[in-house]
Amino acid sequence: MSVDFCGLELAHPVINGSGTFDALAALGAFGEVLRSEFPFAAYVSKTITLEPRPGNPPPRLWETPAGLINSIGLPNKGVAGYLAEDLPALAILLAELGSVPLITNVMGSTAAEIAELVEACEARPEIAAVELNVSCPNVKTGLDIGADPGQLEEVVRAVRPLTGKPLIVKLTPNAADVAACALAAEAGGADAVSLINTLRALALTPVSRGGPSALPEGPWLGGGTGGLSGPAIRAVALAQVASVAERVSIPVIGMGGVSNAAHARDLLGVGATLVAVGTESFRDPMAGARIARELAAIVG
Ligand code: RRO
Repeated sequence: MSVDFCGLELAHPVINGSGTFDALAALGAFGEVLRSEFPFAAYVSKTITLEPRPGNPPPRLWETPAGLINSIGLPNKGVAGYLAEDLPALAILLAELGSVPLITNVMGSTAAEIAELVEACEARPEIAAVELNVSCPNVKTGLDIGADPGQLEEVVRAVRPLTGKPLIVKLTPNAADVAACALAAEAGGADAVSLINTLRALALTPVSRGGPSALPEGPWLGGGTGGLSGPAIRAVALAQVASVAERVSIPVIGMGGVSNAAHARDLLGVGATLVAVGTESFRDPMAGARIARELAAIVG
């Protein structure tokens, strides 16, 4: 089941969606189990910004009947903190595992900010590829870049020469024409696109059974709106991945509601080269390994 992805040799086609699996925290929680069967063939970091961010105020999660709305708001140490503290620890873990390349996901609100992030990643050999998050639905910056093909092409074109590493553009599903955005990323020089990020969603403060809630009415999540993921978005993901894969010539990483091998096979069947597991890893941290194993059994 090994796959060549932009020149990286992966043991199988299953990776994680950015921000859905903290490998260092998982190492602390699961130790040897994680070392003996790491769930993903490549590891994608959470989104890193130039400056440290505390993230959104709580509540940050809301469960829907078939999904999860998150409004995490990019909490991270900033690029300097990530490179100094997380990257060395991640590099040791991934090196111990053999060949699990590290993909670092970054987000900036301007081309200049994104350029600085890409340059910082370029300077570190531990990072195998860079993923640009132009699709966060929770923070105003980034949304416009990813949803507007003209701006997206301009940004990708501006940062492309700054790295020799594979450059992946993670697309937003909250755009009028996702295939047009994918084509714009490709025209700007992206080596691959990944999709879908979460769908913009709103949860309201629940009314308690006995009558109106004691909590104030209005949006439940501290950040206001959030992003919907999980089984609820799988059919949307399948449609968007199919329409993008039909139009672009670069590899596509498909994700959205994958919780078993049949779901992964569907995304590969409509043209994805790799499949990412996201929300399911919160229920079962070893889901990636299970899906990769089952996928090998059903597709050979
Ligand atoms: O941090 C977040 O709230 C977040 C991000 Br950066 C993203 O890309 N997608 C998402 O659902 N949440």
